[in-house]
Amino acid sequence: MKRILVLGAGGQIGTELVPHLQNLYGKDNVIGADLKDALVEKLRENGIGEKVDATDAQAVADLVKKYKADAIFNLVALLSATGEKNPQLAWNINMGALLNSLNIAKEFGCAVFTPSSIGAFGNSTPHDMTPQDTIMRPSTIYGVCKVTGELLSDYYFTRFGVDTRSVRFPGIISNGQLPGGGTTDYAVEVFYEIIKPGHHYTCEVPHDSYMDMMYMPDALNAVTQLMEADPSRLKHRNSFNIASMSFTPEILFDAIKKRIPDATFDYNVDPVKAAIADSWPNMMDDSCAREEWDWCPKWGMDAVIDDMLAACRRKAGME
Ligand code: AKB
Repeated sequence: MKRILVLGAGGQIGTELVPHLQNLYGKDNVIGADLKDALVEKLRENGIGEKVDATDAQAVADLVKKYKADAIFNLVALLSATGEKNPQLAWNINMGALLNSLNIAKEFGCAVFTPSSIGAFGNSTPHDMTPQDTIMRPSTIYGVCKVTGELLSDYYFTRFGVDTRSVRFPGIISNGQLPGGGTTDYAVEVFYEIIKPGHHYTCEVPHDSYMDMMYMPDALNAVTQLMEADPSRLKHRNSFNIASMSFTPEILFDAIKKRIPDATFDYNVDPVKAAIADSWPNMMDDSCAREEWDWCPKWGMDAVIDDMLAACRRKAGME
C-alpha cells in the first residue's frame, strides 16, 4: 500500500485511522473522503480531504484516478441500531459503498479493507468463544450487510484477484469522534457523561449483556497490521475475528465507580438494542488472527477506563 483512499473518513474510526495512516505512509498518501462538508473541512485541516458520496461509483472512481490510490478503506456504514429504523437505506448505503469499492478496486488494481463486525453473528451462533468459522445468521439489516459484505469480498478475491481483507470489529471505544447509531455506543457515551456535574449515566443496554469491546489504538493497529500481512500466511481474508476484552455494562460501571465514587447509573433499556446485544457473541475466539498475522491487542478494560476518563476530562477542559 502506498496511497490510500479512506471512504467515510470523518466517522468514529476514520477520524483516528486517517492520522494513523498519515504517520505510517505520509500525509500526501492518505486521502480522507466523506459526504459531510463539516467533516471534509476537518480532514482538510490536517491533510487531504475530499467530499464524496461513496454510493456514487463514478465519483469514487474519479478520486482513485486523481490520486492514483492503490488501496481503498471503505468505512461507510449505517450502524446496527440506526439500520433497524430504515433497513432499505442501510442496505443501499452499506452495500452500495462496498460494491463500488470492490468494482473500482477490480478495475484499478487496488486492495480493499472493509470492516465487518460482531454484528455479522446472530442468535444461533455459539456465543462463548465464538469460532472464526461458524453459523452466521444475523437478525439485523446491519448484520445481513456485514455477512453479505464478507462473502462478496471473498468472492472478489477468489474470482477477480482483488486483495480484500477485513476484521470483525467489536464495539470500539474511542475519544476522537463519537460513534452514532450503534448498540455498543454506551461504552463510549458513558465516559463523556460520567465526568459531567451530577456524574450520572442512563444506559439503554441491559446490565448483563456481554459484548466484545476494543480500544481504538488496538483497532487501528489491527487494520494496518492485517493490510500489511504476508498474503501467503492468510488462510482467511473476510473476515477475521479480533478480540481484546468483553464486559457487561454492570462490570464497566462498577469499575468506573471505583474511580468516581459518586457516579450513579441506571437503565432505560431500548428493546431494539437489547435484542441486538443478546444476539451477538459474548466473546469471540480470535486465534486465527493471532496465528495468521500475529494479532496481539495491548489494551484491557482497566487501562482503557483510565485513559478514556483522562482524555474526556482533557476534552472538556477539566485538566
Ligand atoms: C454497532 O454497535 O452497531 C457497532 C458494531 C459492533 O459493529 N459498534
